[in-house]
Amino acid sequence: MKPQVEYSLYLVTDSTEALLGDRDLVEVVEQALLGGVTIVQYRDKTSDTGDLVATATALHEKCKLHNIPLVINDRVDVALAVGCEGVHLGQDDMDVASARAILGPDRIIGATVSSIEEARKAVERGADYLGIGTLYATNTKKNTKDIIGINGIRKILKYLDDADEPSQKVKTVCIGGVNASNLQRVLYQLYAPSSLSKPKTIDGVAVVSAIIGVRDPRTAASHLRSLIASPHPFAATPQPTLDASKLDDSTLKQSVIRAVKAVHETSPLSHNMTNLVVQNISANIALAIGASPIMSNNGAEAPDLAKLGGGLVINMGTVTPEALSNHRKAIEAYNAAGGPVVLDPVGAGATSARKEALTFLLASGYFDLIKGNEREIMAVARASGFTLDDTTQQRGVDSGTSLFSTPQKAYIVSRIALRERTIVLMTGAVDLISNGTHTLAIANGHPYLGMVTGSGCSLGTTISAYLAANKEGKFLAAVAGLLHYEIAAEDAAKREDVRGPGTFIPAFIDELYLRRVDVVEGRKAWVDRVKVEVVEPIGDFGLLREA
Ligand SMILES: *[C@@H]1O[C@H](CO)[C@@H](O)[C@H](O)[C@H]1NC(C)=O
Ligand SMILES: *[C@@H]1O[C@H](CO)[C@@H](O)[C@H](O)[C@H]1NC(C)=O
Ligand SMILES: *[C@@H]1O[C@H](CO)[C@@H](O)[C@H](O)[C@H]1NC(C)=O
Ligand SMILES: CC(=O)N[C@H]1CO[C@H](CO)[C@@H](O)[C@@H]1O
Repeated sequence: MKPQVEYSLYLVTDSTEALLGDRDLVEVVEQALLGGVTIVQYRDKTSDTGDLVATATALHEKCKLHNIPLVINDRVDVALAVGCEGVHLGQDDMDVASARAILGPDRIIGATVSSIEEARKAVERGADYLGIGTLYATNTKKNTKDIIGINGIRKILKYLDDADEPSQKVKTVCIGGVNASNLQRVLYQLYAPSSLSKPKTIDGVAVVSAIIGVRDPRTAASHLRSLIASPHPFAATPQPTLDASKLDDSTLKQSVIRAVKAVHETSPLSHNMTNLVVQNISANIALAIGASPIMSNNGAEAPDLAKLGGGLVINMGTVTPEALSNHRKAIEAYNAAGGPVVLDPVGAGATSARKEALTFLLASGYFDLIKGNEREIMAVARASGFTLDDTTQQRGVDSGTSLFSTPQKAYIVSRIALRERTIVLMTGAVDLISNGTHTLAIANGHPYLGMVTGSGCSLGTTISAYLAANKEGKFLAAVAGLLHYEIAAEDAAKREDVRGPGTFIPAFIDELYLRRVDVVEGRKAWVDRVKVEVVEPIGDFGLLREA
């Protein structure tokens, strides 16, 4: 009978000097077994057959003690000689069907795949599991042509989800550069992008250096195991599920009122990593809506700040290597603490440095919300792995005229949101906000907002405070923050003392404060002025192609 296999923490060995040093592989694997790896693949591309059989036999002894299956990379003969549980086959190794013919039905056969076609063939030929990758570039695998990233893996999962029953049942592990810092986000984002309620997800992660290459493999393995077993902190709070049809006026208005009050009552910390140009207005706006602003561009301080329960805004105003490294540290700290992180990719796409910075940030951690104007969001789409029909270059921070209609924008934000498993807000005369399944068009706001430096950044600050104070309903919280902001802008612009963008700013800060006080004191009339429409259903405009 075929053994039942738990794929969640899949160890691939490496006997090279660079990772193993002068340690003994069998001892290192034994430590990993004690730490809790759930399956072991012995991978050694250089040793002679005699040595392979000897090492594999010793490894098999250890694995048996822990009741953990051992598979041999490439060498069907070695697996037979040792009598272990199976083999793992790369694309250059024996094909799955031939190996199955030799090994019979009860052994485990896994296959490395990096495309839909390879996945299709491996399943058809009888593979039990697929090792899908390469996820990220690593030192252990020099061949970088197969780096397919999160999105490439998700495409394969989606194919398997949509295909026949054997494809739906085949087990999957991802491989390539997974370590303690990215593991939980990888698990969260690796699911077949579909609006189904239970899409196919990855069954496990394969690791090499994160266990073999560290001084204490046992502790490393047990840490990874506990990360797999515990809920991802950034997505730990269950979100309500709501039919798109239930997103009616009164639900919305009630949620706005609740969210404004929650910010007022909890006064969440809004930690922004932003440039000097906008600090004054940002801080004043945060105070006006009831948040506690704090500025720290020092990544080393982030872990302590993250524990205070607030939200983080990453503003891509500066993209020096130093700023980016501080950003990454802060993102990791907030992800670990479960604090919301808002990404404001200012000017993304305008220069190649900004494009690279955006790609770097998206790979650095999980964002609860990504906001930007149309061009910035199109840059996010590219960085997320979509191919765009539009090839226009972004010229600067100014958004310029729109290239897309409202339904097209709704389609764009919903696709990115589904793919990144986040909330995407595209600002403009009509704002579009989506979490992948629900998309709203919001027509509040005033043109003065677009004429004030820092107003976009302050919106990020506002939304981060709303997310921090309303963790149990992030989508509607973000909508509430946006509405509070834009209705206050409308009220400020109407005032007699406001004659242009200059006099607008202080009035805007007043009105933000006053709208909050209104709600707290029971005056809710302003909430009736929301101009929100549910966009549904969203057509496929073919503007974004899966790369
Ligand atoms: C984890 O992997 C990522 C991507 O390969 C890398 O950038 C990061 O530095 C690694 N972190 C640790 C702690 O090794
Ligand atoms: C989007 O938000 C709505 C409203 O809160 C919720 O019902 C739905 O499940 C969310 N969708 C996703 C993919 O989180
Ligand atoms: C900060 O902003 C406020 C409100 O807009 C303004 O009155 C004040 O002069 C600004 N301070 C500085 C130092 O720019
Ligand atoms: C709202 C907020 O947190 N504002 C801060 C943003 O960062 C600047 C410095 O870059 C601080 O001075 C603000 O207080």
